[in-house]
Amino acid sequence: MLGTDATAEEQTTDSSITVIGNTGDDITLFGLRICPDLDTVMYTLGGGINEEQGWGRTDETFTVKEELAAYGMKPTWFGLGDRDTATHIVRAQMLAAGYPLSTITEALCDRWRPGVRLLPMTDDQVETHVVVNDDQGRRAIHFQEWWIRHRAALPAEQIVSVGAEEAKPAPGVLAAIAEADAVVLPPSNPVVSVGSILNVPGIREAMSAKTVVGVSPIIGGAPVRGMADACLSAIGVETGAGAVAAHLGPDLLDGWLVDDADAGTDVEGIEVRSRPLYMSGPAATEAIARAAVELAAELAGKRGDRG
Ligand code: FO1
Repeated sequence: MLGTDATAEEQTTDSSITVIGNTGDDITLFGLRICPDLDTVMYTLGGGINEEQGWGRTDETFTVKEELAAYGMKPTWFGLGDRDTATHIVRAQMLAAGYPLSTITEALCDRWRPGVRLLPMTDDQVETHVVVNDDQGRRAIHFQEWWIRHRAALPAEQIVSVGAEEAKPAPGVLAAIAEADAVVLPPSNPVVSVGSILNVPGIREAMSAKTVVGVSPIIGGAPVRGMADACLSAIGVETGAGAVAAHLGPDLLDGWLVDDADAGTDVEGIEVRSRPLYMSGPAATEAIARAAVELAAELAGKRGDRG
């Protein structure tokens, strides 16, 4: 989620962006705390991401993973890269020393300089678990096990943000939202990424007081990337650009960008605009972000009562 504290024109010059990252995907493996979404934002904007995968590091090797497997250590389905492991070791060491995740993220970003302020949604432990029911019975498994090991193919009965109810927004999150000119919801998974952030008490309310523009992660009835459809069916929402906007709700969303393939999508109480939404490269991605900020500036101008 992006909070921008500048108008569309100012975005080209003197502006700042705060990214509030989902931590519901976080998992502890081999004594290391792994924060996939925070690391993906940090590596992507810091120039260290494996672009083909969309996660993990460039020029990655997997010696540690192979050595762990040789000891019979489980799980073996998680792609723990050697370069990436250094990040998790720094994080684990700082957590053990008592630092909160927000401080650790800031320290990691000192190296990567992503050009935005990256905040975890919360410093508290929140983990997305998925309730499945197969020949091993009904049970809750960690989101990463469902996502990576089972490729989201095990039908999900329920998706639960464990710990969300007691979680507090991380320091700076509510202030960043309150001070932002607009909030942009990226085309991330609406259930386990955007949804997890909105599940932290206080964040949805703070955003609802602002001008919020979302970018649809669904084009022509299918997710652009990932397996968001499996998450949407678990919560009974159709995989459609309009259905996702209606699920997020007009109390939260002021504007919604859909792809031209979904032109004509109508959602009550939300201003829907269509444009090309395939992120085919940095220039296309920048144009989408710019369109979202411009729509937010336009809608904020129309609604004097919202920031
Ligand atoms: N995704 C995979 O499909 N397979 C992996 O082995 C894998 C490892 C991994 C390690 C670190 C990291 O930051 C991300 C990783 N991901 C992997 C991506 C991740 O599971 C999900 O795509 C996100 O959590 C969903 O946003």
